[in-house]
Amino acid sequence: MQTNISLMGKILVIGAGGQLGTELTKALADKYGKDHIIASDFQDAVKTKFDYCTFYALNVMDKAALEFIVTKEGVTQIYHLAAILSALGEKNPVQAWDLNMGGLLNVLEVAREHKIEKVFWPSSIAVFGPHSDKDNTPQQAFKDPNTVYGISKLAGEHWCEYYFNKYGVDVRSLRYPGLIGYKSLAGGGTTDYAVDIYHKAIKEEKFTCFLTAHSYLPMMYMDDAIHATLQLMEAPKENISIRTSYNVSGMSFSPDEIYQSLLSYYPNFEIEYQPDFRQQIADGWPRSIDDSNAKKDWNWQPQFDLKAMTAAIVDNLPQYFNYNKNK
Ligand code: AKB
Repeated sequence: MQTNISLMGKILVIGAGGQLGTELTKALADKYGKDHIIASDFQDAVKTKFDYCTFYALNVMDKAALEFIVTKEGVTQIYHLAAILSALGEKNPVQAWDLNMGGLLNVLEVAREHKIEKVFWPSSIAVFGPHSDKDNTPQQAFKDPNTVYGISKLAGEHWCEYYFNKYGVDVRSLRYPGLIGYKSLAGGGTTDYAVDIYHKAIKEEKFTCFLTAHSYLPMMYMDDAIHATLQLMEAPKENISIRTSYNVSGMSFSPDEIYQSLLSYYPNFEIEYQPDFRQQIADGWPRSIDDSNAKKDWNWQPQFDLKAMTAAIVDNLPQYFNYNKNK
């Protein structure tokens, strides 16, 4: 349903071609009208995904290019999604830090200078680390991130809070768990196995998992992630009590549990476990998340558990990717 956007201007999505951006940009266009949405990504090739709205090739490290789009298009909200995720970040730590921090600071500065009404920036469960509480991890739990991605997200959360307190920039954020959807592949994360496993099961190929069978992690179905993001951004300003980033929870499961959920659809599906460097990252993260602040402040309530998510993905993915389910 299209609602009346509360602004006369436009929403710029940075990193629109990624796993989250692909679906969030479409959801924003459906909600606010495609003429209000501008998609951007550093990869010009992804523009084919955005035939329904304006698209710019944009490297967020180029502040002048960002300002050009903001001024030319009359942008009043920015969703800044571009980042290097946990696993890829460990292969290129300095590059990950430069992009994750430099990109955010460019967005926050442009938001301050151009009086952008609202900014969305994703944080992650990666802000927690080996000495954080593992179960029902509280909003304010001790944090000792041990990946460059997690360090950049924790620093970024404090930059967001700083820009709100010091300059009044209305920047809002969620600590996403692993996001799982069927409309695009994940890339560079530690939770990506939970996307890849569906493709293998549906193609009836054996899956090699890079985590151990019982590595329990917080996850969220993409529909819930989109819903949480829109709800947070629509919430009245006075309800937002957390200006670093909100814990949000969907479900938690292990590789063995998602495998079992797929066996009822694909009884011959096989899995083997070959843990690699990503196991250590997963071991440092929470098993489950306490999101009571999000529930209290803006009525957050997830809709999908593992069973419902598997049913939705098995139903939609084969057609979406043109796989033949009964080959
Ligand atoms: C990753 O695995 O790096 C991301 C995340 C949890 O932020 N999916």
